Amino acid sequence: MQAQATPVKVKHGLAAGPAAAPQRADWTIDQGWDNYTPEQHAVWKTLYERQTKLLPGLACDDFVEGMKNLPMSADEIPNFENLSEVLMRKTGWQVVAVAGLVPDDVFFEHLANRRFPAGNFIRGAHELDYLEEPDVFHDVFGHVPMLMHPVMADFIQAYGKGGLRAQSLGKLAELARVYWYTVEFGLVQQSEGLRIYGAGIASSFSESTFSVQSDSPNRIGFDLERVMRTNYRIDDFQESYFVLDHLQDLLALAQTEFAPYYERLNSGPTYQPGDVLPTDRVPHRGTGSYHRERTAAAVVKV
Ligand code: HBI
Ligand code: FE
Repeated sequence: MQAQATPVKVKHGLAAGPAAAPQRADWTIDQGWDNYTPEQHAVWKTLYERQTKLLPGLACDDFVEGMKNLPMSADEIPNFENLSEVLMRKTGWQVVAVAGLVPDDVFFEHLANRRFPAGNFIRGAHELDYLEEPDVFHDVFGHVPMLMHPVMADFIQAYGKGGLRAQSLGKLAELARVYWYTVEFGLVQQSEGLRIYGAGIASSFSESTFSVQSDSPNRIGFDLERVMRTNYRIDDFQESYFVLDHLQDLLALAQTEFAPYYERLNSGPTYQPGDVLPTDRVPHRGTGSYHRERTAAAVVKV
């Protein structure tokens, strides 16, 4: 099946830089929950209802379970303090408000201390599928349910600690690919079939079906070094998704010593998003039709 084209320009906004000068050194702000307008709550409701209707059978059990136990509903944009109270009891995490992207080192420092920085703003009603920076729907609906899972909770903290180290070694790009292909765009093999656990997918209406059901993308068994050598797309659906056998595999990943990997990555190839290697385990070899059509359209326009 073919996903419809979406107007997503820069997914998750990682091409954009952090905003200007923060008030606090850690870049957090008050969520300002009382300042949300009825229109903003209504955008949340539209997105929430659309996505909760779609996700059964697509999102993994742990995502659905996490969601069920959080103070989150269609009615209003969640209050970060209420979320944090429940999260703290379950996995020791908190949700803190930020105005948009924050610098890498600030982001990592929060994660390393089990604080998840979430954008406090929400996209406009006229741009439901367009995201320049991670907003409250992506950050809260997409990420927070999995932070209820002890393994994901430990993994994201480890990523924060590893990020600070990777930065000092000049290996951030390689480490960021791990986050991208797991926390953001990860799929997991469940006994009933392939399921979503990545927040970038779970918060996207069109990519939820594309990632799991379309013939177009490759679905490749997760391999750490392979992933660390693979570029990703920030402007469109992924050409390849990497699939974990079990969510528990993230536990080993969180405990992995990255130094030998960084050493090996000093030589050898870098792969492009759509590459499939002879050494890959390939549960599904994609037709590539979606991105081929997009490229053809772009060429015609020029
Ligand atoms: N800031 N608010 C926010 N959210 C992110 O996901 C984020 C960020 N700053 C940097 C960043 N992500 C990534 O560039 C790192 O994971 C590498
Ligand atoms: Fe994200």
